[in-house]
Amino acid sequence: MTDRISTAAVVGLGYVGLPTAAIIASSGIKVHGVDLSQDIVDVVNAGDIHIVEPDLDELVRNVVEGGQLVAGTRPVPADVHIIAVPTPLGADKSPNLDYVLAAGRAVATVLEKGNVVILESTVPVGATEALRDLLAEARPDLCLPNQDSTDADIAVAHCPERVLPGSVLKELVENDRVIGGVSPTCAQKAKSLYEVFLKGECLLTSARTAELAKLSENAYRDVSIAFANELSLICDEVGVDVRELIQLANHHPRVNILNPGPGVGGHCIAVDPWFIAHSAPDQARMISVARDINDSMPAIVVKKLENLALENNVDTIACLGLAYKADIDDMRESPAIEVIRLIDASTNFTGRVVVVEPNIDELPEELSSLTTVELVGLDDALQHNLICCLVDHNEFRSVSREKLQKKVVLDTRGIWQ
Ligand code: SAJ
Repeated sequence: MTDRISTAAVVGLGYVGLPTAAIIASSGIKVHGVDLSQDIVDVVNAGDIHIVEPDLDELVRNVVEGGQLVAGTRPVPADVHIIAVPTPLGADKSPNLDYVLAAGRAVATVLEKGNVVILESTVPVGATEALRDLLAEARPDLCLPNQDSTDADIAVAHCPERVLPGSVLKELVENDRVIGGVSPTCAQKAKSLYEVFLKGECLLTSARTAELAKLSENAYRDVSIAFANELSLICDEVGVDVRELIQLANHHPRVNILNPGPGVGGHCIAVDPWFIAHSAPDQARMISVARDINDSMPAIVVKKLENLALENNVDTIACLGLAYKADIDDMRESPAIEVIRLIDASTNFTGRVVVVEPNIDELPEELSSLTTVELVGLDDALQHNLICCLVDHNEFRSVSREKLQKKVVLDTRGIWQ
């Protein structure tokens, strides 16, 4: 097998795949980015980007102009194939591996002896072995690895992405990587890619352990946020300011409570814990309760807004923010969107909702058909009397306090205290 990597293909040019492709390309490896969307392929080939991520535009422009990154809709032969496609939740909260398996089938058509296949998508335990099985079935001419293999034709590994949206380029290079091989040899082969650009450590393990490690990281954060959200509900009940409470408790040297908010969004933390619960439903009790607490938060925000609207005789609610967190454009699983949806469906508030989201030009599909909801600019929104902050975007942090002085404000992120 080749340890020297000169070409890589990245399947999926989304929030993780595109930055990954660009970083690898900038380290001297020729990268072919693959995406089913012709629009995304065209944008990337023009040296542009289709997502909001600091500094990514410049990096992509440089590697495309330098001929190091080219995009297309079909996989091509390469030394290393990285799969970075979504793993959505099914309606019954079970993991949907359709995109991963479709990507695997596409990669199988171009696999050559000596290639390394790395699954970076977050997946339930056992998915990397399922990918290996799929490749073995599609390519009976190649020897795929089992857990003891030292001389298989193809190496298969799981190296979960762990980057934080908003700091992706920094974290891609600096974070340690867990690399789980179907066999120890596979992990070693996959390591040769990450060594090229990583400043962090490569931590080698089995594919199954790497899968659960990634899920555990996100479930840990989900449980921690659920604790903060539960505290906020307790504080509402007993008349204590939760932000002051947390700030005081965090002075203890071994306490670090996170921030309560309107719920947990994004495609990772709001999703991954269910992958654990699906694999071990009887054991994953705290993980499931934490999910329920975080999922219940948008409805609690809406209840508060209904009461404030009624008490203050208000017919318009101004909601600031739609993204799932600050300073990004990603709206997947966003609690802010759920809040707007629930206000629209409310029978206790029948007025209008004006929404500000600085990172978009039109309302997302889920909201575009709602006749009571309108996307407006920040200044317009601040003319209204009931203002709800749903996302701690920098633009909202810097709103002058005078503009808010005579308003009724529900600040779910605690940015205007
Ligand atoms: N949130 C709170 N309170 C907090 C922190 C976050 O309500 O104190 C909310 C955010 O507003 C957001 C959600 O939680 O709605 C998730 O945001 P996040 O910043 O905690 O995490 P993500 O989803 O953007 O990225 C996570 C990261 N995982 C961990 O920090 C353990 C990242 O490292 C992963 O790579 C990413 O998931 C992923 O792709 O899995």
